[in-house]
Amino acid sequence: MRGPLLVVIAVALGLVACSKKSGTETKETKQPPAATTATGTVNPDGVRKIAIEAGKEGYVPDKIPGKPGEKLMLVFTRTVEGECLAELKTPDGKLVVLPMNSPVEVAVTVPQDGEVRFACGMDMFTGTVVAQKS
Ligand SMILES: [Cu+2]
Repeated sequence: MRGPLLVVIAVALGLVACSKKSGTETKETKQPPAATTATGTVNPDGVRKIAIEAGKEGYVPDKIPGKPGEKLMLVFTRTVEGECLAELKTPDGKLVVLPMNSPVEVAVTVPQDGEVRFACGMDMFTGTVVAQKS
């Protein structure tokens, strides 16, 4: 009878741990788990500007669709302390410093096909610029 009892205790502990975890996650369920997308605003010169927040949830939006070859200006603003998002790896491989609450513009051209990626300095948070065929 000892074996099954231990299993029951283990399951009970597991349930407690799970419910605790889901309790903290319910706060974030306001936002859909799927990637957020943005359309941005188009400047007179044809460059579309898209504001991206680099915050505690990562990059918002983290998926930017565009026409193949379209020129975009991504405007990154870091809103969270810490080293993680203080550096940005741009799609062309440059490292850009993101100061707190200070917008930094990064020019990106939408690829002809597929997607290009940007990421934090440690590759923990990523975002993509995705070619959308019409
Ligand atoms: Cu990071």
